[in-house]
Amino acid sequence: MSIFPRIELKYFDVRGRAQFLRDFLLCRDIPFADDRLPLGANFEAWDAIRPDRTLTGPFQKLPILRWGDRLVAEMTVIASFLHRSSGDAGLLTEEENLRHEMLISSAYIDLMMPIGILLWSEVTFAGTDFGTTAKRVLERMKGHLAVLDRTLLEWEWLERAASRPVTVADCILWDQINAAQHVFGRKLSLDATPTLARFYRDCPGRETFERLLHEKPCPHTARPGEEECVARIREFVACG
Ligand SMILES: N[C@@H](CCC(=O)N[C@@H](CS)C(=O)NCC(=O)O)C(=O)O
Repeated sequence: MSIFPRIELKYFDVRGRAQFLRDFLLCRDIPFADDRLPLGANFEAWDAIRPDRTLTGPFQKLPILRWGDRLVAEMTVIASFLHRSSGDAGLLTEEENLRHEMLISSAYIDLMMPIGILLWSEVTFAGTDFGTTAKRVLERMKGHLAVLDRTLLEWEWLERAASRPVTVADCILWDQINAAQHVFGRKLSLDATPTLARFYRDCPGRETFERLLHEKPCPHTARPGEEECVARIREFVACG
């Protein structure tokens, strides 16, 4: 019998704010229903359930985690809920738990958000200078990856990771490096960040993460025409 209650993760059929949560549950063998709402041309599936707060939570947005009778909203809150409920918080010192939280926050705000905003920028901010924005986001991202590289080294992240299970923080960092590489192509190399490169290559969850990407391929966001948008970002940054 499972030690876990019935678990369901509801999100759109995109990577966005939920792929690392799926990664975590999968690679930790925590059984869950991966409920993915189809995007459809006009988000009909979403419109149909959005007003039902028993499904979409207090803010009527996704992702939503159902854990037994409990409904958890907000990506970062779901992340820390999983960190605690999986028992991981209990395996780490207070200082280490703080570091895990800090890394999750930074991967979200400094990596995931800029990528999402860039992908949506032409839709959201009509008339934007997309090429300049793409180059600027890439530069900032490279700078942030250099800082993360130093921090992981100082925190002895890889050494500590060797003696604990894959955590939510590992999953979001891996997913966001993967997302950034997808969006910026070869311009986002990890050659200058050896600790991040080792983390990305040797992370014990990597096989599971890659299998999920392969078995259930989906875009990063719900932006219409994302693939073509990514191709143009790569072209812009290639000549800069
Ligand atoms: N603060 C929320 C934001 C959630 C959010 O904006 N979700 C988007 C999808 S990534 C959504 O549900 N959009 C549909 C809508 O706002 O109607 C979190 O971090 O979880």
